[in-house]
Amino acid sequence: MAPETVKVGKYNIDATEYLAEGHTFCTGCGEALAIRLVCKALGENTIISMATGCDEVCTSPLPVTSWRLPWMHTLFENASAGISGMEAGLKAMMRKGKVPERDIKFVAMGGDGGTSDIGLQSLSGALERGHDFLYVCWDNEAYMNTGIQRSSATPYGAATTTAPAGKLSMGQNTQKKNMVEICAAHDIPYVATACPSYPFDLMNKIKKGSEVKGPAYVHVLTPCPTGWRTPSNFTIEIGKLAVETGIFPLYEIENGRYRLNVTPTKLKPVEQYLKAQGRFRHLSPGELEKIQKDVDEGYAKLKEKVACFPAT
Ligand SMILES: Cc1ncc(C[n+]2csc(CCOP(=O)(O)OP(=O)(O)O)c2C)c(N)n1
Ligand code: SF4
Ligand SMILES: [Mg+2]
Repeated sequence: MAPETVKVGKYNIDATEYLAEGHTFCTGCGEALAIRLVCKALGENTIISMATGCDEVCTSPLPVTSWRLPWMHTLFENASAGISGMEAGLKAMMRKGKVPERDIKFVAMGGDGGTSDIGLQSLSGALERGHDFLYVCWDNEAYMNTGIQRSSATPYGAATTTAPAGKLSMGQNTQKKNMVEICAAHDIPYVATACPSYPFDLMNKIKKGSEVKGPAYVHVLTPCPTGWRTPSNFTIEIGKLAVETGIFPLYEIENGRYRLNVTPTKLKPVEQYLKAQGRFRHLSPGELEKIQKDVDEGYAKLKEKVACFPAT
């Protein structure tokens, strides 16, 4: 039976809330919003393997759960290994006629720490083996549920509890790891960036990624009021600013071909994005200038890739 839908503009959205009320995400959490939207795009025939992170901690405190989809908590490091086993096992059982043939969406989810640090080897292995699954990374740019520690996805200049800003340090002094290009380098059919501030773009990408044959990866920027030190009613705005300043462009790579999905005629100064967040409040004019230069270079490089290898 087709799920009940609600019409929003020209879109028919699954009316079911797969993430039940009563979860413990902070007020205004971008990750909670993204999870709701992503699950609506995936629909009921979905199995999720999830690394430890805010996504898991806030949804499954024993003895209760907010999940209305089949869901398994793996370790911090092996969400992709977990989904690989489920995909291979269930497909083998279908081939043997032990369970009915059905189009199941196999999905692994993890935070930026669980993806770009500790889960990277298991993700790389699953992409390389070609499992038919979608990986979704919730990137709030630090280890948030354990107290805002830096990860390799924390951007240059951000203050965290393990890269604090003060007299001797300006916060994170390394560049954000580029997970999108790392996944694309595995030559998988679909890779994309997304943000819940652009809900239809996010849901379209999740649908695409879950429908391609083979591995897909969607990297979702999920604003975190607690760690970014932003007001809880500013989540949508700050996500938009990330895209409009070019610090987090929305793009997709289909079979190695690039497409920019949101193309502002003129990028806003990155300072507008940085100054709106407490974690960047300490940055000097020189540091702001350096970040602007890095963003300009990164964006120009991305546009060159779009020009050289355009998606049709
Ligand atoms: C092997 C191991 N080391 C450390 C931890 C503790 N731990 C659990 S979640 C987490 C941070 C998760 O960060 P991230 O993946 O970015 O998710 P977020 O909480 O930010 O959503 C840490 C350090 C653990 N569970 N297992
Ligand atoms: S710490 Fe951040 S990501 Fe985690 S629940 Fe709170 S707002 Fe969401
Ligand atoms: Mg995180």
